[in-house]
Amino acid sequence: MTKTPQTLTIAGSDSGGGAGIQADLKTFQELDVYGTSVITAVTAQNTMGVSAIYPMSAQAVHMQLEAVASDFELTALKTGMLFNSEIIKEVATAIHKFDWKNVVVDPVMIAKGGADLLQQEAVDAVKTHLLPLALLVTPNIPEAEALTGIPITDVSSRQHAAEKILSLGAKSVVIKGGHAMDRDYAEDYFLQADGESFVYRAARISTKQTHGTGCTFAAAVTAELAKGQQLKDAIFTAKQFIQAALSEPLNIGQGYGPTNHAAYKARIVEKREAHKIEVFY
Ligand code: PXL
Repeated sequence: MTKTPQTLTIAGSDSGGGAGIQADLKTFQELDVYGTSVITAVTAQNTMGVSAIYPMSAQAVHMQLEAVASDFELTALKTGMLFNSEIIKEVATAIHKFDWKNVVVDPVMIAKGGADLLQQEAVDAVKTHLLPLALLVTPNIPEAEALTGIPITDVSSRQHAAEKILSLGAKSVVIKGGHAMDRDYAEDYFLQADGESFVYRAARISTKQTHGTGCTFAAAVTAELAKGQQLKDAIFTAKQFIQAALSEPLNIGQGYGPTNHAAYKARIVEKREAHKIEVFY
């Protein structure tokens, strides 16, 4: 019997269950991979906001990494909220030491309500220590701007920012378009080191229930990579996954509600039509 693919998320805990570790593990489960987790910080939060952040010590992160590495065969992993440069260095050291492949870096920086999930001093550590290890980096527009210093206002500045992220050592990048001004579409721009690029376009969904969208998307890419899918196919499936999760909201909580992690699989089980994602070259 073939073994279930095993994967890892290195991220923060969201007590509200919609983002962070919780979103990642739910997404892994929905996509039929086994999820392990290394917790970098515990946040006290709900759909209305973050009320406190308790970072783990670098030692606590180190011990979790060692425990996971010594027992599981990881075929992909993702990083989310890393909070400070000490934790980033631990994570980078482990990725090197255990020769982990298929590393998806979601450069989480700021929560919806404005809480800092990455300290300002740590942006440089992400650039120097983590991006060179990434198969894929998944910034939203503000994160891509923070990593590159390039204001993204149009197609050409988006391309320029993507090129700059690759120049920092990442093998590929997808700049997510959810924060763009386009009212009809959400367009994600993918660029990889050999110069190949794609635009993934889906209808924009008008909803306030977007908490954890970025985590969920990156976790879905990671799950598909863990199963051995090609990167571009993994991103396509992740786009389908998040499109389903946003379009069938759960109406939970009083603020920015979580996405619906179960919607993608329910569509498959009920044999409903997939969401339309267009790919432009
Ligand atoms: O969606 C970004 C994110 C990542 N990780 C944790 C979070 C959030 C957003 O609130 O709380 C733990």
